[in-house]
Amino acid sequence: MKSELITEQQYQNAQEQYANFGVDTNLALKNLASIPISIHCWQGDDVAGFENRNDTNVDSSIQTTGDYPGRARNIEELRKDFELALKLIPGKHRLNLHASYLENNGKAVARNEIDIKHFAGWADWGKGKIAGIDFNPTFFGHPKAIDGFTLSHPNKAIRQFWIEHGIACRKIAAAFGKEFGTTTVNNFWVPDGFKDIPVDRYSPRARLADSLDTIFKEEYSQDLCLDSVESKLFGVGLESFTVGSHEFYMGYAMSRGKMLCLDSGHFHPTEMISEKISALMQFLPELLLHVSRPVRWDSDHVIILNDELIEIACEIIRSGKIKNIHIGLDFFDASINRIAAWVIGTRNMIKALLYALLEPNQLLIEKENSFDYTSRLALKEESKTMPFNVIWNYYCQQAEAPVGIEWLNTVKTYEKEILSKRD
Ligand code: RNT
Ligand code: ZN
Repeated sequence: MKSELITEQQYQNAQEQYANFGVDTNLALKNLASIPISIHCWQGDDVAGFENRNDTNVDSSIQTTGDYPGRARNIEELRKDFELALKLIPGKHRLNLHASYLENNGKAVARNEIDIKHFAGWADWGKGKIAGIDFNPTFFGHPKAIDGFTLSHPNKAIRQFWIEHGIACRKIAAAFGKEFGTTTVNNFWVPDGFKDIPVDRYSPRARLADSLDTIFKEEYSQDLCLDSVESKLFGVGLESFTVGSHEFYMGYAMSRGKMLCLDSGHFHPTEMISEKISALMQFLPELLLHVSRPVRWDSDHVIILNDELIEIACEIIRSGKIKNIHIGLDFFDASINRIAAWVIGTRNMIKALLYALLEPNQLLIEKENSFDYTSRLALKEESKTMPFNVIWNYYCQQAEAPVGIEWLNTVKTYEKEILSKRD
């Protein structure tokens, strides 16, 4: 499949059409290039990680579905796959790592004993390829999470184990921050909850707050490590009660000066995170987004360019606080080519941001403020059929990334030559 390159003339024609609506396309492209997306490592290997543990008695709070061939089986393969994805995505981006992606010459390390040295390989590999690394402690897929509780576990020793994991992860995050000269976002998500209706909701929440307070006791410079906390509505097998609910973490983040993480799959089906950004940014200095696509539940489908993705991007841009809103991706689909999943999802996130940057914002606000909702609707609809495709393709071309559908050829060749040979 081939896509045509954009000529300067085509770009200028499109530029004029946007200028008629008061939009400067050159400025939009310049701004777009400065927005890094935190691309999650876990799309490449179905959230398996490389801990080399052989215990089977683990919780299943994170689930991927699908059995598409070619999953990365080790760090080298994951890095190669990720490098290919990066080449097919315009702009400079970040890698989002989970603690379970450590490197220790094939030997298992207890999660409360992980150290900077287990991640030195990632830092070396990342130099020059990525803008920085973000991090996540891994509180799932482990025998000590089997009861459905980690940081809020009723047993003090188990809580302590996970507290030590959290502390170790902050140290690693800060080291990455130092290495790359950009803050590492360190995101805390715990699966903790009950399958059936509990009688004590208060104590687990008190224990979670207390454990987090212990983890966050040490101060790190915000230039090195920024901690965030991520809520959830429910998990499979933990349907009735989630300790770290939205209210819990909203209160926690605001009272402790932490960052809040909103995952698009972690709310009721009609509740949209795009709507929450402007409310939270009144009170929180920073926000982390996990952009994902829930289909009927928190299914983590690859993000498509749908209304909600565009609204999320528009709300980020309209807020004027892009520097304080960190955009992370959190989808994992094992039923399609995993590199293609990265490329489709990340390109869509960037496309949505471009769409937002090309929105005739000034004009729309004027109409809204003068109660001219007819013009607001007419203009919004008109902007949907502007020559967006020309600007997007031009951006890819300038960034030396494939234009249009060209990237798919590269992925298909790689699949044939490399992925299909993995068992
Ligand atoms: C789980 C959360 C969490 C994870 C990653 C792997 O529901 O969304 O962010 O997806 O940490
Ligand atoms: Zn998430």
